[in-house]
Amino acid sequence: MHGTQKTALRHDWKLEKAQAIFGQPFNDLIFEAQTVHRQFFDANEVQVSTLLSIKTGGCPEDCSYCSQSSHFDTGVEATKLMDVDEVLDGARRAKEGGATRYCMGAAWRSPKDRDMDDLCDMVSQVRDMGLETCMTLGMLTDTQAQRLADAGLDYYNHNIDTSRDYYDQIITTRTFDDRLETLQNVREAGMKVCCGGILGMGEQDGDRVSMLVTLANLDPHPESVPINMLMKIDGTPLAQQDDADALSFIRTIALARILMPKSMVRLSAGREHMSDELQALAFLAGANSIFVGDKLLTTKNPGKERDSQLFDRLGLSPMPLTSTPA
Ligand code: SAM
Ligand code: DTB
Ligand code: SF4
Repeated sequence: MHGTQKTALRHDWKLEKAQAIFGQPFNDLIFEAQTVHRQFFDANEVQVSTLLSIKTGGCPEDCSYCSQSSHFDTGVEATKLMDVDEVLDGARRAKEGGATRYCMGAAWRSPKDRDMDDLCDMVSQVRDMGLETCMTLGMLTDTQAQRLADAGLDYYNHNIDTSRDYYDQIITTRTFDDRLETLQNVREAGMKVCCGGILGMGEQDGDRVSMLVTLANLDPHPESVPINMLMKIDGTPLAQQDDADALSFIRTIALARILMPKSMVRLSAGREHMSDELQALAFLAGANSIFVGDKLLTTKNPGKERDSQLFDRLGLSPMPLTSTPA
């Protein structure tokens, strides 16, 4: 920190101010983001997570980007909740692959109470392996959130996906406020929050800024902020959507870093279609977390080989686990 004061964490961001930061000359924006980044992180370390879909497809929600919604014919086959042992095998492989966090996702509107015992077993046993745990299971009641927290769940992922104004263009089976309510239940149960969104769904820059202002005005900030580039899925309403401008994507990452200085900003879905150069820009803009492994939930992710070359080319190293579970 060279004796200078660290940027203060704020929760009173105004849209206009955030828009001005987002819209400044690109070089100035990247410099500001990188300056903030270096106050809180080692700029050459990237946190590594791995995803597993523990219950795939057949989801009653109509999220227009999603391969797992039963409203669209995407060819994804619906499965039942995986056995605990199978999930643990996956966690072992994730650890061998260098991940420090294991994120388990289910295609549900919300978990059924009858599933809670198995989910809690998964959490406590994955945690016992020395991995951080994350789940994303849809909406949670306060009691469900508390059960998962008591089992040792470190993070809960629940994305707001886009701006409040654009939300009903993307999803009609739940509201933006439903999402915020679950986030509050997660917080009150004492878990860390992972919350972000998707770019490339036809939203404007103003929606991207507005989404980040909503996140930055949560107190505390979400500890983890995934920024996904839409993976276009045949059969969904967004299959033919035009790509988001790549530099606007980088600006969004930079703004996330500036508004939420201490949070992990995850370069999430979409890396499969990104060049090394674009990913390098994302890291320069303050992204410091990725998913590794061949697969996200149902779509492709760059494999081990490509990612280790990327890390070598950029002189990056995996971030060691700081908050060791148990
Ligand atoms: N059903 C739960 C829910 O919606 O909260 C958990 C799983 S859901 C697949 C997790 C997140 O993945 C979504 O909120 C969305 O942001 C992201 N996602 C889903 N499909 C995507 C796609 N095709 N491209 C990019 N991100 C996607
Ligand atoms: C998040 O924001 N991105 C991850 C994780 N949270 C659960 C999911 C990405 C899913 C990409 C589409 C798929 O593989 O089906
Ligand atoms: Fe269901 Fe989640 Fe996909 Fe929406 S994003 S359809 S809630 S699995």
